[in-house]
Amino acid sequence: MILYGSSFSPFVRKVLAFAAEKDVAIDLHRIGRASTDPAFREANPLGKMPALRDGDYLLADSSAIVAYIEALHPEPALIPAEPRARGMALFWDEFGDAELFDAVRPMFFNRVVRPRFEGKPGDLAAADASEADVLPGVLAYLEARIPESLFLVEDRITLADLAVASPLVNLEHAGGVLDGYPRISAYLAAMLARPSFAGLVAKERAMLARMG
Ligand SMILES: N[C@@H](CCC(=O)N[C@@H](CS)C(=O)NCC(=O)O)C(=O)O
Repeated sequence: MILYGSSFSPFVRKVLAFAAEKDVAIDLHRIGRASTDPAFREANPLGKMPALRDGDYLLADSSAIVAYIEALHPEPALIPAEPRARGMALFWDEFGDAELFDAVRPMFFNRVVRPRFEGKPGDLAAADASEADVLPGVLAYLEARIPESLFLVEDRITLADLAVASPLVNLEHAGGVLDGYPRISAYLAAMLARPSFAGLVAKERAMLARMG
């Protein structure tokens, strides 16, 4: 299975961590934003990462891709079967992709992607505004809902945790701090200790450090 993308994308990182939790081999073909690589564009003509190629099967969108991997490799189950747990896992997947990353995106894009990857100045006022005005409400919502087990659904690792932890990594890369959110801090530390995240995030941190 080939995945086109960069692990700096929370959507790509989610898929890589999901596959790693299942011990499914993924061959990451690294591409940058707005890549015109023909193989990637064939897999997703809309140009967004991640995109998957599995033989002659092409699929875009991180949530679709993890559902495909789950169907191919049902064990260990990361998308619960029990109806209410499944509903909640899909809710948290959407929360991570949308509410949480929507709040983090201006910070990550303007403080990291533009200056470091694209060599252009970011809109630091937009980053600061999202951090001050949007992020606190989203983090307060999450802080109040992380259970004692530090797993969002069924007290075990599921898609929910991979989808929520992934944009929290981008928040960290963008200089966001979790002071005042002890539950999220403990949750993120536990997630980053998992082999599915640890290696990826260590490489990302090292690359950002090299870039200065
Ligand atoms: N809903 C999509 C979102 C994918 C997405 O927005 N990817 C971003 C990277 S973080 C992208 O490729 N953006 C490029 C662009 O918008 O041109 C998913 O879950 O895969």
